[in-house]
Amino acid sequence: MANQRGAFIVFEGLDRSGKSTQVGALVARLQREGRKVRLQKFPDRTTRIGGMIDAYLQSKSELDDHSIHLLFSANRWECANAIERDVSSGTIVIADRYAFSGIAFSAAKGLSFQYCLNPDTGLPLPDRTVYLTLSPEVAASRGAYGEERYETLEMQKRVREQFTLVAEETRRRHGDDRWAEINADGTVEEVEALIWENIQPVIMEPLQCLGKLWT
Ligand code: NYM
Ligand code: MG
Repeated sequence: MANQRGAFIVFEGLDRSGKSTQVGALVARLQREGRKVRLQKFPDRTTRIGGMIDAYLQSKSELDDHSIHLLFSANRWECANAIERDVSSGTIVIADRYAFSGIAFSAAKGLSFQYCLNPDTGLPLPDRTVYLTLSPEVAASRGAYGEERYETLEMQKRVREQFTLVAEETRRRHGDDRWAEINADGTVEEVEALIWENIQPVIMEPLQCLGKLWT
């Protein structure tokens, strides 16, 4: 079909949920199928704002919780036009994290949920967000977390609680279809198959136009 728009699909999950592996596999598969596809990581550490975020995550700088929250959001806004442009010209944009991580991680530090949601209002609304869940047992079997800020068991538990609230809010505001939960306990290939099945309707028959987040 001529002029068919692409799609905007977001992947979310705790650190070590296998998200980046799955996103990479999906992008490769879509490319093999001949689709135009672009991977967008958030935070995008390649921009100037992304450089500030990177320094913060590596504990090379200290920032107030509100400041870093707003920088994460600003980092999405500086990519928003490119996402809209690419989707309208037929590209499938796959994001590794988005505004949902923004709320879950900042609210887990104690900022109010509503405060965390506000600065992302009006960003491109993902056609679907795939949230990869991991049982605590399997998460523990994957070994130690990395060196970055937030990568502790205690913090990840709080983030998981916040993601539950983020899922509810997304479904309430944008409908059940926008949020899918996929159990990522299986092998890479098993999880890949579940994801592929889940996103078929989104990439085969995208909706009319890209919506706006939290509006
Ligand atoms: N993170 C990510 C936030 O705290 N807020 C945000 O808005 C986003 C997009 O950054 N622990 C956190 C989640 C991760 C960390 O992400 C870096 P990654 O996917 O490990 O590069
Ligand atoms: Mg990480």
